Amino acid sequence: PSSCLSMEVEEEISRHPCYSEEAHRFFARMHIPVAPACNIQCNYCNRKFDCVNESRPGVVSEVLTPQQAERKVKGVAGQLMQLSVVGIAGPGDPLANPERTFDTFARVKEHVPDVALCLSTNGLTLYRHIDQIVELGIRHVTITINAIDAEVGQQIYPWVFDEGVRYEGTAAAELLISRQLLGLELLASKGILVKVNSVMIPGVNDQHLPEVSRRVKELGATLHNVTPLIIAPGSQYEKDGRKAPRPKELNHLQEILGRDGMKVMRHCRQCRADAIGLLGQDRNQDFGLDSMEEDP
Ligand code: CLF
Ligand code: SF4
Repeated sequence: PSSCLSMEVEEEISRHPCYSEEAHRFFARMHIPVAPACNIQCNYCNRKFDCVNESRPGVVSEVLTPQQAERKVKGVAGQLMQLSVVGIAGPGDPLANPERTFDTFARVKEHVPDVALCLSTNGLTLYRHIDQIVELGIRHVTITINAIDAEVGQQIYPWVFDEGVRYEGTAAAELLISRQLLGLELLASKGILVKVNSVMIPGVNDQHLPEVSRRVKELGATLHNVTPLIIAPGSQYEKDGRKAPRPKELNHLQEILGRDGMKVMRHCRQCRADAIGLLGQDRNQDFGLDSMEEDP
């Protein structure tokens, strides 16, 4: 419950448009698409498009270099007074591109120090980056956890690639799940605010998500965001004929999770990896790189 949080944490949450429903009316976020690669495969994803874990399928964000990202953040921060958060959420997995991601965060921290930094990941390699996350002052991390049971997980992840080894079947799901839960625990122990995203996949994990929610709460997650499956064109789930949940089914699940005492996010807009503005706004077109000042 929020009454247990320190004032400092309350303050941080109150300025983050995703962590606070109230904040999303006043504060804007900016995503910088610097991370093209991914180290796992999700059955709802088609790699030609943005990572579906925190975005809509079927949209393509143009990848920026860390240098371009720095220029763009400086320009946007100067024009968009509501900007409170700069996040990296794709278009692949930010931690499958650790040099680009952390180089970009370091540049933002140096040049635009008054915004909060936010990272979204599938969590596979998270445990290797805890110190760097703490050092850079990244206070918000989202991990997409769709299952904590490998039998369920194997219906979502056909493979996982780590340190030169490709895992398949339950071994892939087991590895991913154990890394996600480890990463969550480590971050929470450092006082970092961890949000868990789960994609609700009818017939696969819809019955299982209450168990996921209870477990991630135990491990220290601050907030749970369940988003409806939106199937990327050309993805495995499209071929399988899977369907998105009805809004009623999603609402019902969110109610169940809330009853278990978890704080549930209900205002997610499934942003693009290059979204800029208040949630639900995509003002990227208003902030073209060409209009940003060149470095002197
Ligand atoms: Fe971006 Fe995600 Fe940070 Fe928010 S989005 S990296 S936590 S700053 Fe927010 Fe967008 Fe939903 Fe994500 S509405 S898709 S939950
Ligand atoms: Fe696609 Fe994101 Fe899953 Fe990677 S983590 S396969 S980019 S949805």
